[in-house]
Amino acid sequence: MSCSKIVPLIFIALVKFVFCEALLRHYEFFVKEASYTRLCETKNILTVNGQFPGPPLYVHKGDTIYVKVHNNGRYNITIHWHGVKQPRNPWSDGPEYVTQCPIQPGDSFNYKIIFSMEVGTLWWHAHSDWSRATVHGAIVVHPQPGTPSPYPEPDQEVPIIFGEWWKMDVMEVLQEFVASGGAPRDSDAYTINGQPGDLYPCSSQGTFKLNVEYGKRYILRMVNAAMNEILFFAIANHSLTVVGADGMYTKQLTKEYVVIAPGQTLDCIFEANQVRPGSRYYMAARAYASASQLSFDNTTTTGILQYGSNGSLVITTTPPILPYLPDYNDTTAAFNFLGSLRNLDSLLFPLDAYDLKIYSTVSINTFPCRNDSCAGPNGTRLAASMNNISYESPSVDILRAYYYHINGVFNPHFPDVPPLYYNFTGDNLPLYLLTPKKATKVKVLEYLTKVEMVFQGTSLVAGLDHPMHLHGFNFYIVGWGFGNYDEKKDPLNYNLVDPPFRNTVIVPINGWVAIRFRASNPGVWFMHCHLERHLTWGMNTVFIVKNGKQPQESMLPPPVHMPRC
Ligand SMILES: *[C@@H]1O[C@H](CO)[C@@H](O)[C@H](O)[C@H]1NC(C)=O
Ligand SMILES: *[C@@H]1O[C@H](CO)[C@@H](O)[C@H](O)[C@H]1NC(C)=O
Ligand SMILES: *[C@@H]1O[C@H](CO)[C@@H](O)[C@H](O)[C@H]1NC(C)=O
Ligand SMILES: *[C@@H]1O[C@H](CO)[C@@H](O)[C@H](O)[C@H]1NC(C)=O
Ligand SMILES: *[C@@H]1O[C@H](CO)[C@@H](O)[C@H](O)[C@H]1NC(C)=O
Ligand SMILES: *[C@@H]1O[C@H](CO)[C@@H](O)[C@H](O)[C@H]1NC(C)=O
Ligand SMILES: *[C@@H]1O[C@H](CO)[C@@H](O)[C@H](O)[C@H]1NC(C)=O
Ligand SMILES: *[C@@H]1O[C@H](CO)[C@@H](O)[C@H](O)[C@H]1NC(C)=O
Ligand SMILES: *[C@@H]1O[C@H](CO)[C@@H](O)[C@H](O)[C@H]1NC(C)=O
Ligand SMILES: [Cu+2]
Repeated sequence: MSCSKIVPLIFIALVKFVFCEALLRHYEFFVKEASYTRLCETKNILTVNGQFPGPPLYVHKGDTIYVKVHNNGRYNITIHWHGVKQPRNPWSDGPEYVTQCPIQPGDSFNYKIIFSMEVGTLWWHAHSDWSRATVHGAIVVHPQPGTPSPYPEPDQEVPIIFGEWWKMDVMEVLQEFVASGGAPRDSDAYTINGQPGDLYPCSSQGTFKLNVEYGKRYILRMVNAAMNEILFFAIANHSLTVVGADGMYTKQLTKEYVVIAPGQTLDCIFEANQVRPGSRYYMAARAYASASQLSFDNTTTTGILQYGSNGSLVITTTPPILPYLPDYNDTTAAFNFLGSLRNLDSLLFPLDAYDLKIYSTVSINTFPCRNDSCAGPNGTRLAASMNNISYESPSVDILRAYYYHINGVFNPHFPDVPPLYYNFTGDNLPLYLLTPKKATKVKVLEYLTKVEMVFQGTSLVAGLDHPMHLHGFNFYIVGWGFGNYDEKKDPLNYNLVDPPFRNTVIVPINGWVAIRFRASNPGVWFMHCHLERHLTWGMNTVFIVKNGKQPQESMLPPPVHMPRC
């Protein structure tokens, strides 16, 4: 609720100021280690306030909140408010060395989080090294009081946060594969609300359980906080009705399973419509891993839906029923779901034209390694790129360099087209294509430019799906397909009427996807694959959106204290 609406005009300015300040909410996040036991082993993990998953934030559409993050751990940390547009406020967006220097151990930073159009489920997560594996939590944005949702109000809302768990310390997992040049070791479990579920050893006691009552309706606030895998999710004998995705309403879509990529969120309603008291049903998630030649964590995480009888739970020993989930390589099933999502609200800007087109490959690559001694294919070091540029993280943040005109930190010439045209999705591509260039190249956009960006997946090293995420915006997903993008034919099939409006889009394996956004948010905005290993390898770029002419079209001034490098 905005202050001005509830403060009667007769109030004097001072009263209004004090009253409004009191309405702004302040939270404290203490990043610190805590001991957790999973899969029969105890280890220390990095947490917020000792919680895993971290504390959920509940806000209303249009709120502004402050979260003071204290780093009481051993590692550098930053927090990103994933899907929150932060109009004109890149200062609090979070990715390290993009919009800020990390908060070093012992230091703190007060994030100002400005909500605008978002409604539904979003999330926050660490955006430094691999600490987001355990440093993450849900953000639930309710409509403003008195504003109804476009669906009947459910009886209860339930956060469902998917995670990925390694028995090894996750910072060591990172160090290990960066040192070896190979792929990271597979995780040992997926989790639902921090728990692997009873298909894993030593995990039945903690298994997430949801007690439901016949006839009631539940909304699942789903977040995929896993590091490296897209997931299929379903509940046995209960269909799911999607009503929102990535903090925007969708047209209602009822399915037996959903697909959710790292970085994506879904709001799904189900009705407790199974009559048998005491019956139990598994909710389950496992990987949708499109690249057949790559290994992946092939385990299944579960939670249990259990029916009470008139509020009180009937204890039963009936084994729960597992839901049907598509096979790990069922790309058809995945895109059947993803391609059916539709935006509910009217378009924010007309989609009949655009000013700038960017066609970018997204590739896995290799660098040669001395004596072929690395753990990548043929002794190489694995890498990743966009338009053949493997993003190198600078040592001071790009936002600071841009704002204070510090030279030599980034190059403003990210290419609009691939440097070479080849059969992007072909078999047996020549080896010379494999090696990218290392650079910190960004794309500079004039204020209000309407951008079409086409991501072209390639078959270099291994074709697979890439969930591409853009900070500071949602974008319309106007088209997608398999094979090479055809700039003459494919635009004829675009959906310019009700395309999904998301912040993370899955580029199909050996395929392409086209998005449109309008550069209405001045600032510095990271774009990257949300598979964490690909981010580490450099499948990233940055957009700098220039200020407009008016003060209200310009970046806000920096906060008084930004962390220093
Ligand atoms: C659950 O659904 C399966 C089919 O998917 C059906 O065979 C089974 O009878 C159902 N069980 C209950 C308890 O409704
Ligand atoms: C995944 O695990 C199941 C059994 O748990 C096995 O049948 C299947 O072959 C495995 N698939 C892959 C691709 O590893
Ligand atoms: C639920 O319990 C209440 C009080 O115990 C009772 O009045 C009511 O009839 C019960 N409803 C059903 C559907 O059994
Ligand atoms: C998925 O993998 C199995 C082997 O694990 C194979 O039999 C099947 O054909 C594959 N399906 C698709 C759609 O590629
Ligand atoms: C690379 O190989 C050469 C010859 O086989 C050997 O002399 C050299 O020590 C090796 N270098 C490393 C870093 O292993
Ligand atoms: C590894 O070497 C073989 C034989 O030269 C080649 O066919 C293959 O493409 C290479 N793979 C990579 C990723 O370099
Ligand atoms: C590109 O490679 C794919 C896969 O091998 C093949 O089906 C397609 O015909 C090739 N396209 C061109 C233009 O060569
Ligand atoms: C990427 O750039 C490198 C260095 O210029 C070049 O050798 C390689 O062929 C390029 N690959 C692609 C796919 O453009
Ligand atoms: C933490 O951040 C500081 C400032 O950028 C940097 O100098 C230092 O190397 C970082 N530490 C680690 C372990 O990355
Ligand atoms: Cu991301």
